[in-house]
Amino acid sequence: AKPTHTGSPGPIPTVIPTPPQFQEIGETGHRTLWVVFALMVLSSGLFALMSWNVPISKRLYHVITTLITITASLSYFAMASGHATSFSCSPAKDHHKHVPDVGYTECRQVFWGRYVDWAITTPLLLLDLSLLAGIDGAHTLMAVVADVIMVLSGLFASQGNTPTQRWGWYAIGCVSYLFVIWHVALHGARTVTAKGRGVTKLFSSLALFTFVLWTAYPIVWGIADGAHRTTVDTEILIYAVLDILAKPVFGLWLLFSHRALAETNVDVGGWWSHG
Ligand code: RET
Repeated sequence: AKPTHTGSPGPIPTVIPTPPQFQEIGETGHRTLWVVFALMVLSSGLFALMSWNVPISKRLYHVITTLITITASLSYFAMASGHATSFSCSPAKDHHKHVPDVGYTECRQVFWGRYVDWAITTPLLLLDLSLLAGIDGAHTLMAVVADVIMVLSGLFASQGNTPTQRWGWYAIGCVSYLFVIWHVALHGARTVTAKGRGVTKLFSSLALFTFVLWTAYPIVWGIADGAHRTTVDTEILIYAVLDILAKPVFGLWLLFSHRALAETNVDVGGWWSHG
């Protein structure tokens, strides 16, 4: 028999695929990004002004700290104006029913500009702390490298499409973070004692403040970026508060203490300044 061609379109699909669900920035998030941009610009101006009457040889903390808030200003400008962002899509999970695959894709807005910011500013923050504690170049360099690996791991985790990619990079980032704490907080606590009681007290408080604050970042990342349990706006708000504490508040604390406590001075050598 001759095969017949009826032109039938075939069986009609019974499951209509659900379109991707988008999680993206809203009005609150947008406004928050602009407010933090303004605060970072103001802090940069203030820190630059604070170095006005300070001789160059004693300006190292001022320079580093001002660069930190300038970098944050640039990154917040990019994010607030809608740059440095992309969507990361992965199969959605239903957290209530605990079914692994609910059949649609979830696309969440990721501000990768943050990671560019952190890759520059967190090494500079560590440099501030390392100089204060009198940590040698070897340990400072190891801490900075571990820190850059931590931030890049976070960037790769945020762009991952599978749980292995996302949580694998996240775990690598957490291990790197332990190296940072080891090299700066634990090692620094030993070296700082040579600088006297005043600097030891200051370093202990600043390092504790820093590492308590820094530990909040991977926790927020896990809840917001990893598990998608908060809205994009809530994530922006939490990072905004943390960033203001970790950069302008940290900077104010360090620069005012530096002014009041001569022992915080770093022996910067002839390359930095001749006077
Ligand atoms: C990530 C995810 C991977 C694991 C870890 C992280 C830690 C991030 C930290 C960020 C600190 C940022 C600061 C910004 C300054 O304003 C990348 C979230 C451990 C510690 C201090």
